[in-house]
Amino acid sequence: MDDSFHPLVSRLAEALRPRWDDLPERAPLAIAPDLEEVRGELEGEAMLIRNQLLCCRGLRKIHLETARVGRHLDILHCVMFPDPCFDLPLFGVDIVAGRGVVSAAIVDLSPTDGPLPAAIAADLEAQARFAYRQPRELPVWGDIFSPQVLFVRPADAREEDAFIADVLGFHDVLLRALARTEPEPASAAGSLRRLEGQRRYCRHQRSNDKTRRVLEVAFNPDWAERYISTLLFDDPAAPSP
Ligand code: BLA
Repeated sequence: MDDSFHPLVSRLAEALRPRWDDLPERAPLAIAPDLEEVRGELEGEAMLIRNQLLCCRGLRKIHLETARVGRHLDILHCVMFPDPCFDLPLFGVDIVAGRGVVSAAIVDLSPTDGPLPAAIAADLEAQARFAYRQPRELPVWGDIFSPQVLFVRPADAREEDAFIADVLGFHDVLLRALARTEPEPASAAGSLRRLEGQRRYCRHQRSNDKTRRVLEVAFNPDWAERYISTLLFDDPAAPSP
């Protein structure tokens, strides 16, 4: 197959990657060898999943997945999980494009301990945001997202461009916050609450039946369970003191 994804998926991946080049103490994170690149076939259609994992000072896991699974379903999935010692939200983005049409585009900075830190909420509010014509409703498990979550079905190429700009806006708010945040000890009450907040986030994300269903059909239920619970949304370990 040609390895190109829906242009929104490729363009966003290409816009995000260079922003991670200069992260402090940037390092690759180990990934199970059979999950770094996954190839398969479903009903004669080629499937491809590519995963990249990094970490840096203040972010315990940066995960970028670009994939074509099922019949022409192109996906970008990216989550930046903070080190719970840092008072930072989770950055998450998901794009789902079926047969060339983007059905879901979501981005958020999701709190891990009560409301978003005030400076981060203020920086987010100061970002210009496009007025999309087709906002979408969050599912029940989506109470992990912030009030500022952006969840839309982009209506045309202009809205797809706007979504990229808006995602980069959310992303850069996180990187600015990262640059000014000093860690608390692993045993501090805040660090423990943020660890619990990340575990809750992962639990809720694991309950997204739509993700699970696509992976079960493309692979099989055991594979889907392993992929979701060890790579996409594994429970974070407590940070070492
Ligand atoms: C929805 N996610 C979906 C859908 C599919 C996937 C097929 C339904 C599309 C639609 O409702 O139009 C599939 N997403 C995947 C797969 C992967 C993936 C297979 O990432 C990875 C292999 N999901 C996330 C993250 C967020 C997220 C990080 O992984 C948010 C930051 C959100 N996806 C999300 C939400 C929905 C969704 C809120 C809509 C769910 C619903 O309406 O029930």
